[in-house]
Amino acid sequence: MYKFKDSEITPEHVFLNRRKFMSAGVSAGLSATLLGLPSLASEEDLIPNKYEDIISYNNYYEFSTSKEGVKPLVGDFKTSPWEVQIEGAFDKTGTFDLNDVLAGLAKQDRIYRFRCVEGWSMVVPWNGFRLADILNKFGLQSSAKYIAFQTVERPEEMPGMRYRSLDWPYREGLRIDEAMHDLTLMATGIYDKDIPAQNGAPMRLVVPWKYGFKSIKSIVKISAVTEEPYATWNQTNSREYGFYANVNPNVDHPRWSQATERPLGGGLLAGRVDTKMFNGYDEVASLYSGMDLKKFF
Ligand SMILES: Nc1nc2c(c(=O)[nH]1)N[C@H]1C(S)=C(S)[C@@H](COP(=O)(O)O)O[C@H]1N2
Ligand SMILES: [Mo]
Repeated sequence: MYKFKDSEITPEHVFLNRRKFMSAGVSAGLSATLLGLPSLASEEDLIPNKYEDIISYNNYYEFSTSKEGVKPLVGDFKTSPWEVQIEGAFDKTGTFDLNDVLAGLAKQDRIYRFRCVEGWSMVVPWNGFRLADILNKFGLQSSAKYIAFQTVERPEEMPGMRYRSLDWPYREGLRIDEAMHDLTLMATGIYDKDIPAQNGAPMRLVVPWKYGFKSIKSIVKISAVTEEPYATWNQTNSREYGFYANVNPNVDHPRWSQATERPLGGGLLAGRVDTKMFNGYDEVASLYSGMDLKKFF
């Protein structure tokens, strides 16, 4: 799988000092001051969660439905070599080694808030590639209206798959403008280390303005299609989980409020904080102008 060069590796303490402006797409491990940028006084600092916390509290039902139960079960999961199928409305389709899929694309470092529909959140320093760069590399055609994604199915390596907790394989989808948005990332690393199996190795989607279940892990198939694709949680229970699934504090889950969230690692006394519309990524609001976000949730 993709390996970062030594020169690209940033020590953890540098990440801890990076600020929100990184998520606006400014890469490189320099502070806003060093880059001569105005400090974004209205934006709070984004302090990433500890690496150990990010890799120990996971949703990955192919292994376990327990968040602490995923990491102990990933030992047999082989993530290298890895092939990805590119299908549908692309000039170039077929099955490709992941290294060839990513070769030549610009590496991205993005510190993103991540909000699960269950009401917990964390801040993750991801490394990866723009999904748009991957789609363009294979010659995305203008007939494509949605991108569909699929997770690998290896029951012999993924012990949770023996239970019918979901209709395997895990599948997700994005509308084409969402897929092409600069914020939409294919993550291959966390804290400049290869992304661990429990977080979706070797490559998983990250869509920071949507609930976490849209961010599908361990992707083996990317299809450009014309109809809204199957999306696992939406199809499992469409009353509780929408296809769009934009983070929205004003639309409650039928069984709990979405107005607040519990930041991971906050400790027993830290309590809850307000959830922001689009998880704080207001720049995506224009994608949904004219849509009733209470209806298309
Ligand atoms: N294939 C697959 N992808 C998945 C899931 C899953 O169970 N299987 N869980 C989703 C949910 S609900 C969340 S919140 C995030 C969790 O990502 P993390 O474990 O890296 O925090 O992964 C998403 N992607
Ligand atoms: Mo989630």
